Amino acid sequence: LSRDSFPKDFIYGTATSAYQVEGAAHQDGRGDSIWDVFLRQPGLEVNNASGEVTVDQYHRYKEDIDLMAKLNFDAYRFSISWSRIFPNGTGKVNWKGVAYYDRLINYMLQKGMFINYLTFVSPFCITPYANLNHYDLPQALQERYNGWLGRQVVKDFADYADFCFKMYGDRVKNWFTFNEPRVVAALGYDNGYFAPSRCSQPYGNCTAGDSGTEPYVAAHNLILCHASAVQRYREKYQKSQKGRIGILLDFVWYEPLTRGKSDEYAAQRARDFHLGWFLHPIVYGEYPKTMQNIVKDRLPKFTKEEVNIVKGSADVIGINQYTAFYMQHVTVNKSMPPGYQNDWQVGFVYEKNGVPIGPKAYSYWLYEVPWGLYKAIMYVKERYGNPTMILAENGMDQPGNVTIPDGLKDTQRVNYYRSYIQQLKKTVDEGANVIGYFAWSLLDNFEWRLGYTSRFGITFVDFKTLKRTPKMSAYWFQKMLSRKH
Ligand code: GCO
Repeated sequence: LSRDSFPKDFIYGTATSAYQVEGAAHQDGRGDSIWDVFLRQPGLEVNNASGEVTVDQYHRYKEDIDLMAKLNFDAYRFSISWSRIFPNGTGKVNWKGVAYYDRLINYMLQKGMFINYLTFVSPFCITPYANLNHYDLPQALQERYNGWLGRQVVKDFADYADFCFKMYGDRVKNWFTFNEPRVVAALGYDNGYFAPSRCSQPYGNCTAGDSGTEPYVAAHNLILCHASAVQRYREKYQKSQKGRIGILLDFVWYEPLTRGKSDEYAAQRARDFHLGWFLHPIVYGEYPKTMQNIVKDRLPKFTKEEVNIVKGSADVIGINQYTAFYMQHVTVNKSMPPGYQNDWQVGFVYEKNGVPIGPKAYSYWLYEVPWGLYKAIMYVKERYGNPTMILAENGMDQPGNVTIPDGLKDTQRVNYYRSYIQQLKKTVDEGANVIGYFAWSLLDNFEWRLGYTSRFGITFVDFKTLKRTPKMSAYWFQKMLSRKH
């Protein structure tokens, strides 16, 4: 593998998100997000892990961007913290927060010139890929109208997006509205594993909600938020700024456990509920038929006006792809815990005849299945008309308690990246319209409910001193991405 394995303008980058790397959660006027509040509850199993400091990119962004350039990456996918810009979700702007992203973006863009002038290492800058929301809804909006459940969020999100386009769009040409809205809807409102943690039955730290309806309402509003932001961009900015806008969707590949008809159906149903929930409306203007048939009246409907703004609302589709599960037909059973009684994932398993689907990473859900990436991309190509795609997240984790030097010898990660990128190349060779690849993640960071017990970085971070040390996988990328002059 080398740069030449892909078309000439193929983009390589790394991805992070604001809450996972910035820290400075209460500096320079940032307001709480729902994750700050969620993590303050006593008794969460993240053991007092918080986003207060994480890996402090807020203060160390220059060092991190220097590192990206040194490793020969072309681009950086980061997210903007809504409550850093609007601490109350709407209204008064926090200019110190606005200035942070100016510094970050400007340093990425200056980077190339600077290095080139002084050391003649690289004439390239780091291209910013900005994502407007990665789970961290302003807490103020949660309190004002129940966050994603309140229809007012559609206008408020579009206003926030509009402000970001206006402030940064002269330099940012690649926008995403959301990262993994499915995760927000399903984990936030079905099993309550993620903020704002609502579900039907008392379970873990969940507060009372309705797992049968709320995920669908939240998802519907998320789709409308996305579409309204895209509408603003297209009407007011796209022509002059000449950028591109899309959305980031997570997609586990679901492989039928057996060739039987019912397992095939279960796998297709899972794909529809996982990817189709969001991609189907964006491409075709309606929810997948399987969802309509199963969820029936609990599934909101798009009005004519909504279809007009939702259908076709992405110039690019980001796919976050890590793993694959087997899917088998199972009938929902009321004794299953919440989150397993839902309409979608019921019946997924990690093994077939006692054999795991692939080598396991540290996270319980993550198995190394490179052919799953191939199938996932080819599926999007076939079912959704081969849209412009970016493989926007891909990677694996090690346990958090490893130390240097062992933590630097991440041979399993090197193998993971090599085999996945080879499969990605195969999809491109077979006509898939994939234009870029982003590794998750540049740095070890705050891994949501796993706190700091999981390391996804190609760079080791000592969580006490915050010192960064590239792992073997970082050097693997550096070599693969080197530009022969
Ligand atoms: C996402 C992911 C990331 C995770 C990564 C590893 O939504 O983009 O949840 O934030 O850190 O997927 O689990």
